[in-house]
Amino acid sequence: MPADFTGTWDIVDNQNFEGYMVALGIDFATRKIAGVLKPQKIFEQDGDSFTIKTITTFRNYTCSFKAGEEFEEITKGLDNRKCQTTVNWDNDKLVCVQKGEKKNRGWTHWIEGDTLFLELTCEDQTCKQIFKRSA
Ligand code: 1AG
Repeated sequence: MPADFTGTWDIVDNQNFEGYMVALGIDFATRKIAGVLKPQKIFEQDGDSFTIKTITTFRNYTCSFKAGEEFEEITKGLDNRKCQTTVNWDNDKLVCVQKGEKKNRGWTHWIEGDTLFLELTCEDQTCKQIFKRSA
């Protein structure tokens, strides 16, 4: 029985988002705007099928996938790249590999109680985000 991420999660901590955005090549002005956002994650999960919405006042990003199945991800409104993306379960963690132009790109999500963790990596930069369940 895999972990159930379903729900709404509000960010409470965001470490090295700046470094991660620099690694993705996000321009200065966009980084200044993005750096002060307080994103919310909305997870819809049906077994291995996911939709993850990242909601902010500036832009939203939606990603839908089935664990174990590679798909083409276009990071529209983020760095606007095309990746061959696969998300796999590693025990109760969701581990995403985003193959494409950027080396060592991906993310990991996991839950501990009412806390959702996200580590985003690109090249040599890792951003660590923490969310608390709000619904
Ligand atoms: C993600 O989460 C996307 C979450 O894959 C966003 C993370 C980084 C954003 C990357 C670059 C920033 C570029 C432009 C900023 C504009 C808007 C920002 C909107 C998002 C702010 C955090 C992993 C997973 C589901 O939860 O995709």
